[in-house]
Amino acid sequence: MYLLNAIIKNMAFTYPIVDIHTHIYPPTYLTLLRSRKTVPYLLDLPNQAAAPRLIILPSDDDASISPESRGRPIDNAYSSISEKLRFMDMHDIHTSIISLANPWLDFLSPEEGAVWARIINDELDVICMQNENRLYAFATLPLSASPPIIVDEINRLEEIPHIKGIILGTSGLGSGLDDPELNPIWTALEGTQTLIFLHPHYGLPSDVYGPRAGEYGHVLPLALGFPMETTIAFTRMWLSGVFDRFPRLKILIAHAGGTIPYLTGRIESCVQHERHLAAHEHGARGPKRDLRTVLRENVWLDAVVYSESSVKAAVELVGSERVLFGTDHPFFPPLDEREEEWSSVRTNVVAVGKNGARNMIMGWNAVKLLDLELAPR
Ligand code: 5CU
Repeated sequence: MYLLNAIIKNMAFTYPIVDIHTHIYPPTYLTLLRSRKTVPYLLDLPNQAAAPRLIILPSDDDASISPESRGRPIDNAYSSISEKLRFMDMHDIHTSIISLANPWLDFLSPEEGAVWARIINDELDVICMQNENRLYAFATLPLSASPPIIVDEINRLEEIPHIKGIILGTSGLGSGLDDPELNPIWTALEGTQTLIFLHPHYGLPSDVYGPRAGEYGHVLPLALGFPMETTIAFTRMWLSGVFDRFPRLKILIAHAGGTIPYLTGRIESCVQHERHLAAHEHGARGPKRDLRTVLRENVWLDAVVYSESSVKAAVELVGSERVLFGTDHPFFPPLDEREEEWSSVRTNVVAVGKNGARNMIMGWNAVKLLDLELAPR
């Protein structure tokens, strides 16, 4: 019924394309990064025509690397709304849910975090208001602040019209998402039915990648570290009983859930063989709701995974009504600047297109989940 209403409300479309995973560094955030000298910070190059470099990982902050090669270039696409709209038009995307890119506000002092969360969230709302029904946003929480301040911001977001959820890194208040100190925050997120967009940033400790890892740039942290980080964060939430205590939490997991679709069986098997956790053992301390139930009742996955078989695994795990298209713009741009269409986007579109539920994954699932109104085209 709900989906039918959404379809009628948005009759102008045979099917909409909604981008659930698309980032922005609003201009004020870049000013903040530019004012800093420790990671994360923005490094302007002597050649002012060249894009500044974002020193985002501790390994980027290395004076032996020339400034032009340090970190990653942050061109106009990271902050310009007209570039975002141009990208959307180029790829037939009707509506995007923009979110601040990592590392969000995690590095700020508690006082700064509280102030900057309001600034950024209000700025996102204004940006969306100026592009009514084309842009919505996921807000950012001041995670370095105390839980009551974070809860205040969650409650304040209720009054901000274009906010459709929050983006959340894996470190929570600094010690992971199984931290009992997060209980008031889960209570507020569940109570307000705020969607959590779980997204990686920290990767794995750099020594995991071995002695020559630096030669491979960001490949190992991004391709392998990010998905494992996400998998570990979500698994810790489930193992610690977050979904037992907060059974109505709603969580969208980036990059098709990291490695969760591939590892679910192994996680379940390991829990069954861990006596103090196994649900059938008397007095067991493990999760009460089984993993597959949580995955089908609390979890949505994006389809930013660049592979047909991975989209298929995501759909098999959570159901086709719980998988949502995304682009990860402005990450993974074409290497040839003259190319207008992004091959990273095309790869994801093709992977979704091979799925029977194409129209749902490309847009209708997001319309339903976030109660979106779409701009007439
Ligand atoms: O792949 C991605 O999502 C990203 C991201 O969000 N942030 C980043 O720094 N690199 C890749």
